[in-house]
Amino acid sequence: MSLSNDTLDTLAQRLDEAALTCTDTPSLADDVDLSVEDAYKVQQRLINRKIRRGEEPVGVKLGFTSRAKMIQMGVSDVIVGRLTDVMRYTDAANVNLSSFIHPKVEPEVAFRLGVSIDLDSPLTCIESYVEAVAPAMEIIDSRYRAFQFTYADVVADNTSAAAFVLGAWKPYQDLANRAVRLETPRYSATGSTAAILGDPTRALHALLTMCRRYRIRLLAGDVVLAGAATEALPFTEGVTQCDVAGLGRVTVRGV
Ligand code: OOG
Repeated sequence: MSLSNDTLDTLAQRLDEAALTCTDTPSLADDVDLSVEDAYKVQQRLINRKIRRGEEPVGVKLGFTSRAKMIQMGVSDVIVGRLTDVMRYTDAANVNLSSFIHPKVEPEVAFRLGVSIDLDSPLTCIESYVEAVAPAMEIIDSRYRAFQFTYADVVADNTSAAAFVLGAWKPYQDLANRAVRLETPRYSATGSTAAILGDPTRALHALLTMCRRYRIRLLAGDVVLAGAATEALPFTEGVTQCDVAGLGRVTVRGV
């Protein structure tokens, strides 16, 4: 049975306030029996609160696209979260660490949709709707204590979305098997876009399935973050950079 509208609102408020006050919160699953369907309803309410504060939706992100992360979570489905303009940073931007609880950074690739997608159309080849690609980094910041959450928890928490940085856009191209390197002031990680469901194009297909299931709109100009290509590293003071072979570099400075 679905939770009541009041309970869904209360859960959204709890996650929203945790983010606004940079204070972590225990798993929602400690208090309620949260289904994935209800978790997406909480996420929608969380986004509605942001929109009421003046934030503008600018796209979507995928999570759990790497096999390692799926195995770690014991799940076989990706998760979808929403991006807003307040989360978006341009290449080489300063990002204030005090606005997060315990941020981590992930190397990613971004797609930009050239046209809006009719979720009820029989479209399968979503990649033909992508006009541009870019190297990107996502800063995730779970609102849950010590990043301890269930699958439904993380969906409700907008999939830990906190900030993202985009490099220069290039015309659409196949992104299979590109080497990826993430370097923070203290750590580095290397991987490949093959970690993203085998090929980031598959992430687009998975996105379409999830957006159809949970009625998440995909509009012209939307940014799509395809998911992490390596493990997440702590996001700390100083310059962090991500290189994607053939796409270039994107940097960000934690201050
Ligand atoms: C959930 C978000 C994971 C990814 O690319 O797998 C994610 C988390 O680990 O906090 O964005």
